[in-house]
Amino acid sequence: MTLRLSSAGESHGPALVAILSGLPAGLTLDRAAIDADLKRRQEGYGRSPRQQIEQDRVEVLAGLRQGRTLGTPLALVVRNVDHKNWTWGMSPWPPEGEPSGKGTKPVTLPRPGHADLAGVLKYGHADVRDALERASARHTAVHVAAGSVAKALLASIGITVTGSVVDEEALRANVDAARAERDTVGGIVEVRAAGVPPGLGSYATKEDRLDARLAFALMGIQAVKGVEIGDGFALAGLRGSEAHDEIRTDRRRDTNHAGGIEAGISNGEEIVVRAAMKPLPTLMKPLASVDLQTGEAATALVERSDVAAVEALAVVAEAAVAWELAVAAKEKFGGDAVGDFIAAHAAYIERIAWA
Ligand code: EPS
Repeated sequence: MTLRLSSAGESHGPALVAILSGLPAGLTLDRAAIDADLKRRQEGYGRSPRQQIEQDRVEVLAGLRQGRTLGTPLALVVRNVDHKNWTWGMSPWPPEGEPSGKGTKPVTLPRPGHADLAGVLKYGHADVRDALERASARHTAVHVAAGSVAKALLASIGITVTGSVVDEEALRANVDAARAERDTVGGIVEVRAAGVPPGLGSYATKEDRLDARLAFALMGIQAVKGVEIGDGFALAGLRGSEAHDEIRTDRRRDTNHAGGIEAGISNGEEIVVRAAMKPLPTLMKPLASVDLQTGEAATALVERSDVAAVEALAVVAEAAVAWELAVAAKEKFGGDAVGDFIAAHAAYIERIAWA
């Protein structure tokens, strides 16, 4: 069965939810490990006061019994603690009683760079909040929980996935400078996956290509505007003799310009991908916009905002890459029980005599 993930949830709604199907039975999940990833996502430098409100924790509603997967859909929930301040404004049903709390007045000042303008035009909303709530990166929390599950599956065959900020020191200096000027910044993150055998993904069709799938997964994360695999854009400026990774007699490489993927297939070297994040669009000194109610020139919505969420992106990108690699590994090795998955991987490693 193909590994599949779907999610739902608004930033200030009651909860974020994800359903993961196609997981093999018998996989042991560690609640503390999932919650630790959720905490990592919340901790980055430059995060907003919202992170003091939220204490993200995973709840499991289905698919798990006594810490082991059942081979049935796994239903994950991360609650929005802040919803208590939005019970009227974000009530799923027509709210009862007098308006109170946040989100009671329509937002009509779209922020350049956010979903606000295109979202209301596309869906016919009168209130920008109807678009921004789902477009918010808040829902990456439940994708991090799903990524944690994927990492548990990958660990069973010796694959580890790690995300980090490229140049953490420069980021921190940027954040400090931007905060002082009440501005926001972006940055670059890198994800590395070790222990990936040759043979995940395929050149057979473009949908099968592992690099295409990783790029899709990373571009699907809020605020990501660029993705590169291995040396990516820099390869365009090199000679072929410099750009390609020579093959030794043991079939390994001394260099890894390709980022562990050739022709859409993992080649057994470390997978290395990067994602570039634009600066966050909610600004304390807002840019020019239009009041959608009056049609008059105005400045964009001002709300509390993070200065940066680049460290959070490192965790979210790690989760996205882990999920895609788990999908590709499940596709290659199959297995209704996790033991079948592990045995198929071992048999394959033996066939290709991969050390
Ligand atoms: C976000 C705006 C901020 C962020 C939020 C994403 O939320 P609020 O509008 O409540 O201040 O804190 O991210 C999270 C809550 C999170 O957990 O990552 C946005 O507009 O995308």
